[in-house]
Amino acid sequence: MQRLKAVECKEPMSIEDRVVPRPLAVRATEVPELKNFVDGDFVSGDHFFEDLNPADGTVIARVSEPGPAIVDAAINAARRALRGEWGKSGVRQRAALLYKIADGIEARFDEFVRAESADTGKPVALASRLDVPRAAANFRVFADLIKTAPLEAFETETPDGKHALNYAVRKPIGVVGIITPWNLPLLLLTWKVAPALACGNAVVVKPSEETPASATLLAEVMRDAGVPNGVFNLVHGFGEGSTGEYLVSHPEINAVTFTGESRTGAAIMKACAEGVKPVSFELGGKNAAIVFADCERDETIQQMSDAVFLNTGQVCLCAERVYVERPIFDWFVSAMKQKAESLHIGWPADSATILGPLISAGHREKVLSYFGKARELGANTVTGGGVPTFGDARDHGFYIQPTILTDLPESSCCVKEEIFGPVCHVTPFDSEEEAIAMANDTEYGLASSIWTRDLKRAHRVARQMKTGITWVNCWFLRDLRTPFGGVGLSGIGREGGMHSLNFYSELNNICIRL
Ligand code: NAD
Ligand code: 6OD
Repeated sequence: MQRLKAVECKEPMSIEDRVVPRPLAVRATEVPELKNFVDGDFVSGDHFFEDLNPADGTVIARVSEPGPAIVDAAINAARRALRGEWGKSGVRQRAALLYKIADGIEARFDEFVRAESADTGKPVALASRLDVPRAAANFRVFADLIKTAPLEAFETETPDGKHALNYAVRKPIGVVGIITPWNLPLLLLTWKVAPALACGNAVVVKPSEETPASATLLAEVMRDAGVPNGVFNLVHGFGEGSTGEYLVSHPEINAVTFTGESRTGAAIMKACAEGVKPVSFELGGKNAAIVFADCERDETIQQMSDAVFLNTGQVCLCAERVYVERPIFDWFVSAMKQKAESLHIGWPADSATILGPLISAGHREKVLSYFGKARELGANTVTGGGVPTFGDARDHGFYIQPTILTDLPESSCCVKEEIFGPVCHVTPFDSEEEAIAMANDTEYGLASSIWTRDLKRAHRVARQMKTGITWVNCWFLRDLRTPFGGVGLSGIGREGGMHSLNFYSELNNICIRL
């Protein structure tokens, strides 16, 4: 945790502050109950927690927190599935099942969109454009890939004249624990479930406690697509002291793949150390954008608005640090201000809405505390910095204004720590070297973007970025075959394309003397 401490604010939130307060078992209400999915059946235990709609703070579901016995049952079911028919399944059969799952998601497209939007508060338009299509695409891409994945093979000649053929076969890694966050719930869950199933594993997934709905719908799709019992299991609940911690510490889990905060990654890594379990981590970011004076101006503002504000800034890839070449600094700040002020903050179902709420009251407190610290440290709040009022039920939701800050020292906690809200800090630079040095001066290293019309410079600067991905004149433009992941506090390993297949399988090299 030493590396994490180095960038914390003077008054960091303690672990206790970050633990979501758990409502006690709630009384039966009219809201639907979201159950766990174990061995092909929907099951509940004795404890429940509330699922809130962040747009107006209403309770939209009561969710079963399973407890150890149900989590054990899920893991045992997964193990049995591997010993049974699923363990013998071939690539064609698994690929066919993945296509059926994709079809199943598309057949219930509107239900998925409604569930995702109600859980997160994200605009229906965004869930329809991004989250749900990507979920179906995740299954299709990994079905295509597993069918065409080559075997690694070498013909070997040793100095003393022996000949051999080496080839590596792919086997499932076993029972995979999958833990995901709340910002792009279905997209991020299916990004891991699809390759895990493609490789023949059985999975136990735990979505975020904030967003249990789309994962529950996915369990119905799995059942209806004919996924054998025990291959896909879903357990709800919290992290520390709850389902998440229990799952990752369980001796019968063979590998853990996690997306979430860097601090949570550190805790999970500790839990996995005992059994030397392989981990794949996609963690936080404090991403930089470098805007050169020769950029395509209108296009850059349009796309930088997404890079900062999409999903109310709750995308791990969002640019929270923007470095702008000095001759266009004033223009950039004023154009981004105008853009931010034009973004419609509204009800998720309103087709004009660009910005929904943040995920929770607790998260809004955290983001607002950074706005407060920025002011104390002498920042200029160019726009935003507060909470909008509506005069209706949205005032009980967790909305926040899109915010642009300038004039903070680069060492300030608001420039160093991930805020995960609709906010960026803009700093001028005078030379390419200075911009690169400031962009790389972070313990994170997930994504970066470069905005210029000079192709040579784009190549030169991109290579020097200490990040897992660098976009040039675009942002969050994805090809699912490419490596995705981060350096430093942003993660361990890469997923995407063959990188996913390699994480979710064990390679057995066979050496045959010829
Ligand atoms: P989080 O780490 O608080 O929670 C993520 C998941 O981990 C949840 O399901 C939670 O219940 C579980 N969890 C928490 N503590 C645990 C423990 N001790 N053991 C096991 N499970 C535990 O993250 P969040 O607040 O849900 O999501 C926001 C964070 O995720 C941000 O930091 C963001 O940058 C990051 N993120 C990264 C990527 C990426 O691809 N790199 C993608 C999306 C989000
Ligand atoms: O596009 C992806 O595959 C991916 N993992 C995106 C992560 C976004 C973070 O919030």
